[in-house]
Amino acid sequence: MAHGYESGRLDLPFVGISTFGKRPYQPDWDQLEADVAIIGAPFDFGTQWRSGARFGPRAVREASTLFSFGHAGAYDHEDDATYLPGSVRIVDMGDADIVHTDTETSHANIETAIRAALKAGALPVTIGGDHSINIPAIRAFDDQGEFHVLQIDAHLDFVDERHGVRHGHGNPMRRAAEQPYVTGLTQVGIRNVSSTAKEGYEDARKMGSDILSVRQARTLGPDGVAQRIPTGARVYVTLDIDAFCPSIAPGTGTPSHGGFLYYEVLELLQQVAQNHDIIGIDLVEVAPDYDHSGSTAILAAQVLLNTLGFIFHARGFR
Ligand SMILES: [Mn+2]
Repeated sequence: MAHGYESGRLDLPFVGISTFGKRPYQPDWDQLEADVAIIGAPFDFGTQWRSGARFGPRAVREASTLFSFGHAGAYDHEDDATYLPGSVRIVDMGDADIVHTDTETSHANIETAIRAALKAGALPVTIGGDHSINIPAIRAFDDQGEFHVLQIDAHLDFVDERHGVRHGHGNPMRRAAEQPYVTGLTQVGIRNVSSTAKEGYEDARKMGSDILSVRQARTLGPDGVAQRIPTGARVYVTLDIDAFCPSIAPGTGTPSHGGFLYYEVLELLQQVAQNHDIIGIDLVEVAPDYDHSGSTAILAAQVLLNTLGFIFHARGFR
């Protein structure tokens, strides 16, 4: 007779269907029972240079299977903590439906998915897609009370309007700052020649933004950056994969050299998870076809799963 822990399926990471973390798939959004709801937003019509982020959700889901080992959570010896025990219910909602050429309908479908996650009491985690998917994500929070936005990104994304375009991937932080329930933004990793002109930076500061480059963030350290977020604020995190250095994250549409390394972002997110209630996350701009090593998608999956571990560890799931 096999011992109990040797019975049933082994289900190694490369076996089976690639839901996020190999967690259950729930296509019926009225039946969600979850602490975390994973939503794919495979939309990239907002890009101004290389497209391809529409394949981000699939790539990140497949990469995430690498971290699906075990049924008893992930033990971290440095923190002496077991993250994401089985009691944290992560459910994959699948993807919002996307209608080619139709930004508004596609964004509305993304908003619907995130509203369903919130209605179920789950933490919405949206995998893009280009950064414009943050616009419907923030809209979906219009009945959730006030919160602060932490953006980790190479670009300020604060363009108001250009040739009539207000909902592209250069606009989301401007659209977020306009919402009365967004109390301010911390924009970290901003560097190099950006899509946003000088006036955009001035507007952002006037509208409540604290803007830090990679070098400024490095001088402050992760704890120093985290301390600049207002005490007691609930925080929505939007993470653009191009915040990372292209040497570790080349799979994105607009790479910008001089970006963050893994622990710089991870330690910031760990600190924010300890200090604040994180109420929603999106991770955007993974365009896997520019990185045949798959490393960018693995980085995205690793950051997401670790951040979820920190959030629920802080919430008492041990
Ligand atoms: Mn961005």
